[in-house]
Amino acid sequence: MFKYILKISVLLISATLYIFVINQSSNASAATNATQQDAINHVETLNGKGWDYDSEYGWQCFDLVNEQWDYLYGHGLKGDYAKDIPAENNFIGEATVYENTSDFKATAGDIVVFNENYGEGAGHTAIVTNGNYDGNYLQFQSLDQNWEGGGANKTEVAHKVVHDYESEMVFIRPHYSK
Ligand SMILES: [Ca+2]
Repeated sequence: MFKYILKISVLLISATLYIFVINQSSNASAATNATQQDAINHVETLNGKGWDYDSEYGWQCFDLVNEQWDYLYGHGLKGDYAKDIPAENNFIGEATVYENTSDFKATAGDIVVFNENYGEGAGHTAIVTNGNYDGNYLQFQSLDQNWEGGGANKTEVAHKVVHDYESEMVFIRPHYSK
């Protein structure tokens, strides 16, 4: 009898561990529980304040995007510079990365990444708040930090900026909850 109890206990512990491991691995690349509207609402809570996600270099553009990503997924994005975001992260299960092709249309909540021609070589990143600001998909509006260089000295809070679509831009769209 004792043998059976021992066997059953071992089986139960194994099953529990197995489920734990499966949950952990799926959490690593799970879609967000937030809907797109939740994400949009959260972006608005970031507006008008300064954000220093990594407690370094003041209110950088990357800090703002990491606040949003952490809200969605419980972790920040990797990369030393904003321009590195598309290459340094594994978005499988979390988001889809789009090149800015001629027919691409950004939507609110997308993360936009600017290349090394911006930010004195570091690139730039922001959160799209309106993918069609001008009505012809030539301009989008986003929530930005440090667009004007006031990040390091904490003089430029998150604020909305209208940008032209540039061919080298990359857009990252979270997989939202329905
Ligand atoms: Ca910072």
